[in-house]
Amino acid sequence: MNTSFAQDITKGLSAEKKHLSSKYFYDDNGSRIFQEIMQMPEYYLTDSEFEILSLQAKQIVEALKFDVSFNIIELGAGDGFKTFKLLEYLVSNSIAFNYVPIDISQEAITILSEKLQERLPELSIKPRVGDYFEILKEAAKNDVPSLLLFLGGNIGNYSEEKAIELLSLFNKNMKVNDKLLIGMDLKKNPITIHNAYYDHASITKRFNLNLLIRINREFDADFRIDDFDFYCHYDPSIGEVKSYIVSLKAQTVQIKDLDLTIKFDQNELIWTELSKKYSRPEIEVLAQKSNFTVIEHFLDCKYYFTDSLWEKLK
Ligand code: AVJ
Repeated sequence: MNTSFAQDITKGLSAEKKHLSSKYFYDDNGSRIFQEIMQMPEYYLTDSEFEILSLQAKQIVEALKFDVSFNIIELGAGDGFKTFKLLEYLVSNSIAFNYVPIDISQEAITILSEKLQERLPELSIKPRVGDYFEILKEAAKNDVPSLLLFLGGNIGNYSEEKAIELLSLFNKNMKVNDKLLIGMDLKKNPITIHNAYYDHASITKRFNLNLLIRINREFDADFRIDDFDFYCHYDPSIGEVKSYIVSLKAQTVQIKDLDLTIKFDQNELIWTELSKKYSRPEIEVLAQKSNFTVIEHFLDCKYYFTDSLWEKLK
């Protein structure tokens, strides 16, 4: 049994205000549903970041100012689709570097490595499966400069306080002059953001309810999926999308393997996800608070998303 997941379910569903973390969305099914989300027309984040890395790879690489061979360490590489454009630029310009994709999923890493070998045979790829920080710590020991990639807007799932904690941890495991390229979704017309999460085909709803299906399967629970719905809300005054599962009636759920009985009132919520949006000045404050300085923001043509290049300070 997956023990930290078990503990988080017990704690989250016993709380006064129920909550479950979006980090548990990504089982095999959830990862597949997320692929569908990335292909939805409303979900602009993926397209925006793909445009940035396709059209501005040269500018990004020039801004690194690395004059020797370096490592590109990607945290949560996943399918590596957007990173491909950056790698392709480097390889076709004969710039010396190693690509070190890190992911917790062995399957994702295997597929990514095979695909890259085939499409970029000259690429030096050193895939790693496991914990970000263990691998980062090792990489910091050698004196090759590193570019860390944390793409896709994943930092948006962390509260500002947690984000600073995580970024400071990255920082501690980097060398002075190492760089971080971080993907962040920007504040924009609230309707655009609303539509990216409240999609008409209800794929995002399926993404959330899959969490209950996962708990049913992994912990022998009896969530009746049809008796739950999805709600989300963007508050532009604080730049936060919050997503919820809604209990459509008063009901009781048994989670056998955890010896847990959970009571729901009608319309009671389970908070599942935070997707935080930033302005450029807010990103600069975040960088400062975690001991980085922003070298440059690389934006798409609609100014929807930024891949921001940060440098570790002394
Ligand atoms: C992968 C965390 C960037 O918050 O936008 C997509 C996940 N959730 N639709 C996001 C997600 C609902 C996504 N991130």
